[in-house]
Parts: sequence; structure tokens; C-alpha cells
Amino acid sequence: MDKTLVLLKPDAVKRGLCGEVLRRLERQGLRICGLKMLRLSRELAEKHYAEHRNRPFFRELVEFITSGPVVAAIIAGEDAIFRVRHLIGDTRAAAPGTIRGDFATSLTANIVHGSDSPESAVRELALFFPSGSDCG
Ligand code: 3AN
Repeated sequence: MDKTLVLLKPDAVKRGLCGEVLRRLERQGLRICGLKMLRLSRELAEKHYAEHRNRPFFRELVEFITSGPVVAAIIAGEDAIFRVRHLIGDTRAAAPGTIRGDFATSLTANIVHGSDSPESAVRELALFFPSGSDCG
């Protein structure tokens, strides 16, 4: 069983799409094992996006993710990391029927983040849920 970090970004919260996104994950048999709303500090945002530190869009990314509250979730299930990424859709060309394909309005305002590998999941879950998951 995998665990992965999902962030419902400020645009998802503002547009009232949190329930819809979580429903899509749960409908596929994925389980919520931790859930909280928080406003990211600049420090946490920069740590979370550390791999993009030298990219031209880094500043925009940090500005956006700190622009309002987010909802952070631990999502668990078999192949959860891969399956969540599949349901989220591609960063640049998300297909209709995927979360981003249906709701993203730009590359930055793209509703949701999901960890992209087992290593990222471990690192990101430790940042957002340092005391671990509620499902053991
Ligand atoms: P993903 O979120 O699908 O893992 P990454 O890791 O390539 O995608 O990028 C992280 C985030 O950085 C994306 N969700 C997107 O918001 C932003 N991003 C990626 N590439 C660009 C770009 N060329 N211009 C602006 N924002 C970008």
C-alpha cells in the first residue's frame, strides 16, 4: 500500500472544488488517511517546491501556493502515487476527464498537486504531516 500527498491548491478551495476532487479519488477506492486545511508559509512552500528552485516559474509557484489556504491530504491505496497522478492528469496536456483537464485554468492554477514518485511522497508527507498518518 502506498501513501501520497495531495494538495488542493488555493484555486480549488476558492472555487469550491475540494469535495469534487476528493470524491474522484475516493470513488476509485483511494482512502483519505489524513486531512487538514492550512496556509503555507513561504518557507514551507519553498521546501515543498525545492526541486524547482532554479526554474523561471519558481517565484510564481510559491506566490500562488501561498496566496490562500490549501487542503492537504494523505491518500492511501494500492499504487496510490501512480493512480493519483493519473487521475490528476498531465501537467502540460491534461486530458478531459482528468481533474486538471476538467478544472485547471492555467499551468500555475492547476487545482491539485500529487507527489510524483515514492521518494517525493515520503519527503512531502514528512513536510505536511510530520506526525504521520491517521490510518496507521
Ligand atoms: P506536477 O505538478 O505535475 O508534478 P511539475 O513537478 O513539473 O508538475 O511542476 C510543478 C508545478 O510547477 C506544476 N504543478 C505547475 O503548477 C508549475 N509549473 C511547471 N512548469 C511550469 C511552467 N513552465 N510555467 C509555470 N508553471 C509551471
